[in-house]
Amino acid sequence: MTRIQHILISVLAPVVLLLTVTAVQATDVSIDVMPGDETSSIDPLSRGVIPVAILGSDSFDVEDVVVETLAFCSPPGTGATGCGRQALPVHRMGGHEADVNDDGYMDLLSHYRTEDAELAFGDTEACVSGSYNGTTFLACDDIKTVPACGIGFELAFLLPPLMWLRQRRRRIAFQ
Ligand SMILES: [Ca+2]
Ligand SMILES: [Ca+2]
Repeated sequence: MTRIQHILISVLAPVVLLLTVTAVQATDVSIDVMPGDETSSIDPLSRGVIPVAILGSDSFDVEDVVVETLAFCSPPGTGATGCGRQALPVHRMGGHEADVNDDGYMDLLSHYRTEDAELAFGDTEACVSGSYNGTTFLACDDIKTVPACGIGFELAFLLPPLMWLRQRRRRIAFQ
């Protein structure tokens, strides 16, 4: 090997390595929070579970995802690369494969407890973090937070007129 070849290899090897690593990390993982629900409306105080699909593609096989590493959260702060370990998949298996968007590629569907995710009112995104093939990923999708549509919310509006009517009836009865 000539000296020039030697220099070329020592210069190019790190570049090739860097490009390879970048290429691996560049695989964007896409998720769909509440697949099939256009608005993805979530009540952060709900006691329910939120379905999240990690979408497979021709360059991303969801079988490579290590389900034990999955977690769901509101977008982590700057510098954070993952969700922490608060909201883990509800099911012991971590999730199951299904083609939720009918594109011919298997997706990984998992469910997370809403209360564990610590979403806040006003959040516009929710994220999933995990790893596949030794690469960590953090992927987010648009959501909309909505107040509880239970009875508590409507009572705040209904109670004053109801009280007024009751007092009025009593007054009439006393006359
Ligand atoms: Ca969605
Ligand atoms: Ca799919």
